[in-house]
Amino acid sequence: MRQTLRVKKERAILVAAFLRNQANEPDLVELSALAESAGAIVVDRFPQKVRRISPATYIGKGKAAQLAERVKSFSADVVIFDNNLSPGQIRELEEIIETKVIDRSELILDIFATRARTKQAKLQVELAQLEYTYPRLTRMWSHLDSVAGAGGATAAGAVGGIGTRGTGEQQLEIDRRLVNKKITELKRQLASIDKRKMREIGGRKNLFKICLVGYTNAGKSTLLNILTDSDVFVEDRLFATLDTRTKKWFLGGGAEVLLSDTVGFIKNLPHHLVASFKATLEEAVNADLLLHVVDSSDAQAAEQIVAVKGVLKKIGCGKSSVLIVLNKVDIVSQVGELEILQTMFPDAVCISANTGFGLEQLGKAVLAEYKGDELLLRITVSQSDGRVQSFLRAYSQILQEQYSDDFVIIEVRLSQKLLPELKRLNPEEIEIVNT
Ligand SMILES: Nc1nc2c(ncn2[C@@H]2O[C@H](COP(=O)(O)OP(=O)(O)OP(=O)(O)O)[C@@H](O)[C@H]2O)c(=O)[nH]1
Ligand SMILES: [Mg+2]
Repeated sequence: MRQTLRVKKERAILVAAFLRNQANEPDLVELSALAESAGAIVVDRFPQKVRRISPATYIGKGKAAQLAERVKSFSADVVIFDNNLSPGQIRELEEIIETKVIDRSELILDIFATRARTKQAKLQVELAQLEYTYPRLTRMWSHLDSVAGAGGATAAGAVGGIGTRGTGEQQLEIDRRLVNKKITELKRQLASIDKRKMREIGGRKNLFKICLVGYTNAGKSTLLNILTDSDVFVEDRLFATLDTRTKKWFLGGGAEVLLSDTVGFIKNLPHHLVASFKATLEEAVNADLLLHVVDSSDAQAAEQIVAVKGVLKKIGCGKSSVLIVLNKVDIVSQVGELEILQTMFPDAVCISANTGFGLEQLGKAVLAEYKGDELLLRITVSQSDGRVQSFLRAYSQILQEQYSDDFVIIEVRLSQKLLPELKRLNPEEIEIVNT
């Protein structure tokens, strides 16, 4: 049944099981968006209140039988669970329902697989798929035979569309060995890309770095485009961006910062994905400021903020400075909702990346953060010392220059981080006017 984990153009029934005493009933809105993002056609929704989680079938045998009926009447090709299922539960359910069953994490991995463009993103997704999906797919791995031997990467998502072969224990054993070999190889390739990436990020250490983070579809890429005059891919679907990009953003007043886009977050982001996207998220870890972009028109905005904070903590950004950016204010239907968010986050800036509303204020807020990191300095340097002067022209905001005899006294605003660099160039005197 699980010959492929693709759901493209397949007729899907969505299931969300929740416990009777659970405070919030799941609404299946996000799962629908995910399924549609993956290309599936949602034909029915099946929220199920259960007394307890069945270890064998999650929803219990009786409910599974009802589900089987609905699959038949809707001619569905796939059943997608909002809950994450164990390999055993999937097997059991597929036996009863006689249709492919996939869980939320597998669905997210499927979307990631179709979106990955760069080599790094493809390898990351493939690794996550091998680690998460493998135990659930023990009959599908014979194709790795040639791949693992060659040590090359298949296109991400190649796990789909592969026919089944031998199902005996011996085949499983071979598959397991091949998969482990493949995982080791992918990790090795990723490590070398990571190293290169870290060097790249390290090389940018002089500039103030800002990273856009937030729930998927919040408008991060749209904002990056409008602020930096770029054309990063934007679309009204979940996980439009998998490959991050960094652009220069001119804040005005000579201030220039680097702005990076990141992959969107989602609640219950599969653990393996967080792990394998670590390098991409490294941009966020190394940032001087995070702009947490929120879709304030979404009824779940507050919940999404909490989910994003959770992921940030997981990747080691728990203590970073964060500015909340309430986006899409042009389409907030109920003014009250925006007010609630503003009360919860009084420092937040309201914007619309589509209409340009609030971008000036956002620039000012960011500039204030950037300046907060600056020192006011009075530097005495020999007139013939070209190196110090060109450094200051490149990296600082020059406020005043005074020439006397062989020297020039320059007053500047300089990022605190650049002070050691300036000291290394050894000017006659550096006086810190204020901190
Ligand atoms: N009305 C309105 N739509 C917006 C605004 N900003 C972004 N959008 C739309 O929201 C959708 C998602 O925008 P993206 O910029 O792709 O969102 P993202 O946060 O980069 O999403 P992922 O890459 O999936 O994480 C697109 O259809 C945008 O046109 C806004 O201020 N107002
Ligand atoms: Mg994006």
